[in-house]
Amino acid sequence: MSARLPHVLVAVPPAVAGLWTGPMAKTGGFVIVVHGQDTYAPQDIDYVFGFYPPIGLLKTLPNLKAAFSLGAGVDGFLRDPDYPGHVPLVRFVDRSLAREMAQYVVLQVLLHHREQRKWDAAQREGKWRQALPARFTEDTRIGILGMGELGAMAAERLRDLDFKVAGWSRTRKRADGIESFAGDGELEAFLARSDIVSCLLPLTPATHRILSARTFAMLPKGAYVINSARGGHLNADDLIAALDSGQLSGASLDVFETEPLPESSPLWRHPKIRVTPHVAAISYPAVAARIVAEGIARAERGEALDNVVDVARGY
Ligand code: NDP
Ligand code: OXD
Repeated sequence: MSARLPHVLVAVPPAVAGLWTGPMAKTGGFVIVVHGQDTYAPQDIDYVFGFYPPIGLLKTLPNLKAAFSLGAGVDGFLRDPDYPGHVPLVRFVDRSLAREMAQYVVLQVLLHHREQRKWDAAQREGKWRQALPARFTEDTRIGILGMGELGAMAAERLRDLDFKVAGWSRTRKRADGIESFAGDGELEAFLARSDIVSCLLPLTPATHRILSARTFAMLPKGAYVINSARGGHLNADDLIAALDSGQLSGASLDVFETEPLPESSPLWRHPKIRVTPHVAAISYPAVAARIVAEGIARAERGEALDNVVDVARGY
C-alpha cells in the first residue's frame, strides 16, 4: 500500500490558481486541491497556500500543519480573527523579491530626484528647459520605513547611488553608511531628515495608517512619499490634502486599501501621484513552489520551518 501524500489546499481565486499550481505540480510530493474549484474533505487538508484566504477558512481545517503565504506580507492571513495561532505561518522570503522591490524603490526615487515629470512635460511642449538639479544627490536624504528583507536591500542600493540613507525599524540595525532609527520615539527625528520616504513596513495594528497628516507634517516641506507596502499604511485623503497644500511634492503608490483601485478613485488622476497596480515585487511562482515543497518536506520530517511569522506580533 502506498503512503498517503500530504494535501495542499491552494486558496487563491480559481481563475489564477493555475499560475501557482503548475509549478507546484512539477515539484510533486503532494496532492493539490484548489479552494472554490475542487471538492475536498476539510480533515484531509494538511497545508494551505494563499495570500488573502477567505476569512474563516482556516478554522475549518482541523488537521492543518502549516500555512504558506505566496507573498512576503501576511496581513491577508492575520486579518482573520480565527487564524489558528498554533499553525505556523511561513512567508515568502527570497532574494528575487527583495531585488525586485529594491528596483521599484530606486526607480521611484530617481524619477522624483531627477524631476522626470518636468522633463516629460517639456518634451511634450518641445521646449529645451535645461537647468541645474533641484537638489544634489549627496544632499538628498532618503528614509526607508521598515528595514527587513525588502527595506534593507532598497536602502543598500540607494546608499550605493550616494544618497544619504536612513532606515526606521522596531529594533536598531547596523549597516555600513545607513543611519538607523528605532522605535516610535525616533520616528519624528527620522521623518524630519527624510526628503523622500519609502514605506516597506508590514501592515499590523502598530503600522496601520502610519502615512497620515500627523506624519506628513513631520517630513520636510516638499517631501516625496513612496508606498509599496500595503494600502492600509496610507490615509489617502490626508495624502491628497498634503499634496494640494504643498507639504508634499509627490507620491508613488503601488498598493491600495481597495484593490483593484476603483476607477472613481481620485488617486488615479492626481497630477502629483504615480500609480502602479501592485507590481512593485511579484513573487515568482517557481520560487513559491520551491518554498512550499521544501517546507512540506521539512514539516513531514518533523523539522522546524524557515521564515515563520510571529503571529502575535503580526509579521
Ligand atoms: P520584514 O518582516 O522582513 O521587515 C519588516 C520591517 O518592518 C522590519 O525591519 C521591522 O523591524 C519593521 N517593523 C515592523 N513593525 C514595526 C513597527 N511597529 N515599528 C517600526 N518598525 C517596524 O518584511 P519584508 O521586508 O519582507 O516586507 C515588508 C512588506 O512589504 C510586506 O509586509 C508587504 O506588505 C510588502 N510587500 C509589497 C510588495 C509589493 O509588490 N507591493 C511585495 C512584497 C512585499 P525589526 O527588523 O526591528 O523587526
Ligand atoms: C507581498 C506582495 O506581500 O506581493 O509579497 O504584496
